[in-house]
Amino acid sequence: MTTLSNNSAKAQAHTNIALIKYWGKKDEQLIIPYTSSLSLTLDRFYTQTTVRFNSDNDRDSVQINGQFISGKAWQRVHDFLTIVRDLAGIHLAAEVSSTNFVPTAAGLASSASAFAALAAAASKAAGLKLSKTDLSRLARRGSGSACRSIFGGFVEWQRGTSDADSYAQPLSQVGLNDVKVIALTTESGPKPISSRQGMNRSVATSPYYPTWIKVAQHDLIDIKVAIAAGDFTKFGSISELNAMRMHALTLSADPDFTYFNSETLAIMNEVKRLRHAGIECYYTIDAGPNVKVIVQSANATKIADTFTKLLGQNRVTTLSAGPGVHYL
Ligand code: 2P0
Repeated sequence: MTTLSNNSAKAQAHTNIALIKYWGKKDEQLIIPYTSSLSLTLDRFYTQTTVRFNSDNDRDSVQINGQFISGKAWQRVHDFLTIVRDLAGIHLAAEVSSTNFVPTAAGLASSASAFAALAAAASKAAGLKLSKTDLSRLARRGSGSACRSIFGGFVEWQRGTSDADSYAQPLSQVGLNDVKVIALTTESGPKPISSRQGMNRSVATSPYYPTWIKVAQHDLIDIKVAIAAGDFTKFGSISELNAMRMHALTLSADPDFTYFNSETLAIMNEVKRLRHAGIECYYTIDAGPNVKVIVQSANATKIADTFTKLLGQNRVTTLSAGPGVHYL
């Protein structure tokens, strides 16, 4: 039996919003994407996770927000813990306890913060001392977007070609330091299709997928230039365009699907209306109906107030850039 001197660890990781989206896996097993992506880690939405390896148990136990989970969700965490155990050469069961800190409005929990926090806590509890790069590679195995939540601020996930070279890194040239994100929660029913299924269907059936691979590459180059130069207008425009290009891959899949609902469309129109009235803002949308509005500090209160009138206060959260994963 392997013994661990200090077999418990607690970590906190924040969600990230992709400005250049990840949408499609070249290798589903290792989660190697077709394209590189770029995100901003956010301050107010995060996950805290404690992992303890315990020789008294023979099965992993997983608690999320105080509830024990089972089935597919448990299996996904168990499979991830097995990757960690294999790396560390241990055979102990784990006790995992995870809490998501998101506003009361539903629909903003994230697999990115969850697997980034789990990767950090589980690897440390297992006695591994991983570099940030290796933590990013490990988090990627749980959920692709999680590899970006290892780092704070603007982060690029370089797609790479294998497990060894597919990981995230913080951007080195950042001239853009005034970006806020207003997260808007729409009325959310059950998600029609998970992001994992959705991206697989887009890859398999959208005739536009090969074009996406090329265009996303250009969008990434252009947005990095805008971020380095501190050009908010260019940064916002590219983000909005890239999000719509990703969503075109759902509408053009067979069978087609969309993550938008009627409120999503109403918010998009409102963002355009504000912009035409001279109040600069842009939208981005992930694999769900919620919208994130990209703004600068000077306009943040005015824009948040506009949406509070439309949606109510508990569905509007203003966020800033947040930190990378850390131990508690
Ligand atoms: C992103 N999304 O770049 C994109 C944009 C959603 C839309 O990454 O299958 O939960 O676990 O690797 O990371 C959501 O997909 O997918 C996602 P898996 P993940 O943030």
